[in-house]
Amino acid sequence: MTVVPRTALTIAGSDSGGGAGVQADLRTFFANGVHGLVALTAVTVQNSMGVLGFTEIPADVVTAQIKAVAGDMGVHAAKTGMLATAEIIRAVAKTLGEVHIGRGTRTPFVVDPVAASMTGHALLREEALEAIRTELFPLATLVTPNLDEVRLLTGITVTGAATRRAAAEALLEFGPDWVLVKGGHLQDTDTCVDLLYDGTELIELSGERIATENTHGGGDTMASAITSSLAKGADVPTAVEQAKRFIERCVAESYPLGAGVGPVSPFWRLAD
Ligand code: PXL
Repeated sequence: MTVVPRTALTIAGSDSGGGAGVQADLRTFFANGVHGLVALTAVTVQNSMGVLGFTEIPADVVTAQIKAVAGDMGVHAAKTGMLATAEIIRAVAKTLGEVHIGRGTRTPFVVDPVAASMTGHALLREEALEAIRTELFPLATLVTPNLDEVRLLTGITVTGAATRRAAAEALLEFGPDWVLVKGGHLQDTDTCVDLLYDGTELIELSGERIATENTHGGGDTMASAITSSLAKGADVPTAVEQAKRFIERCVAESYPLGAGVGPVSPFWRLAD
């Protein structure tokens, strides 16, 4: 019998090293049995040592990609990663409204507010952070910042439970339904605590910290695993819980590739 899988749309940049960006998203969608659709926003030139540069795709080409697949194939859930410029962010927000993706529609939308690579290279032009806050967050079912992005977006430095909660509340003010503050970048702890919050329900997800240098693409993989579960009909707490278990295995089975930071691995799911 022919099976037509659910679809998930990633609006993100390419990583020539294959571990982050749309490549991470497509690996994750595939490993979770979801058909990946792509609106490419930028082409980065990078390897395990870092990002050498990037060039953005014209905003009208980004929106044309979204409209082409949404109209014909249908989107069960969408996510954003690297968006590169304020112009692309504004165009994406407008287009998602037109194709009925995001808050207030039946199609969940995850915003991973990618600002920099883990090696510290900016993946967003200066003025674009404000556009993420004001244009995209109000459309989001869920936003998934790491602690560096939390600081850039809210000015709050998370050092423990109280500041994590304060950051989640500050992020909710920008208008998303749910906020996931990811604790993986908080060093000196042997657990990774993520906080999921919608203003009412406060859910702490605790995971073991896995000793590895190879975490390239981890944030993208987490967000696209959540998006995969949402595409298959899970509610937000269930999708985040499933994704947390998925990413833990991906980090545990990450591999060294190149002389720098290697990628997390979604392959374990296929081997099972
Ligand atoms: O992991 C964040 C990220 C997202 N998208 C692209 C990237 C990176 C990190 O390097 O290159 C295209």
